[in-house]
Amino acid sequence: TGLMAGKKGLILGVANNRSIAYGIAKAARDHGAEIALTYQGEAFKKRVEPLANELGAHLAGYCDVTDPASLDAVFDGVKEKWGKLDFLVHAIAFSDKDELDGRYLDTTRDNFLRTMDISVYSFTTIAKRAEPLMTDGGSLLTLTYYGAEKVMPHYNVMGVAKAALEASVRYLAVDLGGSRIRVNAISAGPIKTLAASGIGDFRYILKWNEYNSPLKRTVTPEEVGDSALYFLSDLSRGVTGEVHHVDSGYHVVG
Ligand code: 0WD
Repeated sequence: TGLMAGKKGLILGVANNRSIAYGIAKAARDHGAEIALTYQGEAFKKRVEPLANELGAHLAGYCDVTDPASLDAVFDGVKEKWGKLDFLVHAIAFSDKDELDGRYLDTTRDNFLRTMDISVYSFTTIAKRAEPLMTDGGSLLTLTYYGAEKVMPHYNVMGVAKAALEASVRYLAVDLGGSRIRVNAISAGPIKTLAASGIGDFRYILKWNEYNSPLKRTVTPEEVGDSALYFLSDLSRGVTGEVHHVDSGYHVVG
């Protein structure tokens, strides 16, 4: 029993136990969902496998969003195991660390395309693969950041990618609404994770949020997980195309 009882979900983007995706996986599991996790490569497998065991989650295999064959295998595996899917979490982003510093103006074409491919296009291709499995309707959730709306120091090309990701949420919401699939995003406040460690001066950004947000603190992956429950469960059955801030309220002052 529980809010997520009977729901089956695939969660992409657990790198370690500090990942936002891990906070979401834990919240979904604690409320009764059955979940599956993927890992980006062998190095990640060592860290994700024990987390999957701890959560009682299925290991849905290797998944690098730049390798379409790996996506085919993951979705084939889910189809075989469950025959359907109720929710999917996309918590994946990448950009060359050297360009998350200095000027946006200096972004290279190669890194621009790679950042958009991994951080934006991946959500669209995953949505397309999830659609046929979401036979009872479903919920797709991605993670974004305030740098999509306002210029944040060092966020650079990733801010441009998140703006495109948020626009994708709206277009996908329209495309998938007829299939009763909802598409939403959580705009999380800064959290110290592996991905965040690539952003220049991240400690300063954390402190800035702590001093200036209405709640006077940063948020945790667990808090993002609890908010995600609303989107992944039927509580939000009337909500799609939304970008919801879980950021201690920073966006009302920043
Ligand atoms: O402050 C933060 N940490 C915020 C993160 C604030 C607001 C939003 N976000 C977003 C991120 O942009 C991302 O979309 O949340 C999402 C999850 O990020 P995270 O939890 O902060 O970071 P992390 O634990 O590192 O997980 C992201 C993972 C990767 O880890 P690394 O460390 O390698 O970047 O995304 C995965 C990978 O596991 N990933 C990929 N997965 C499949 N294929 C790929 C890929 N090509 N590239 C990265």
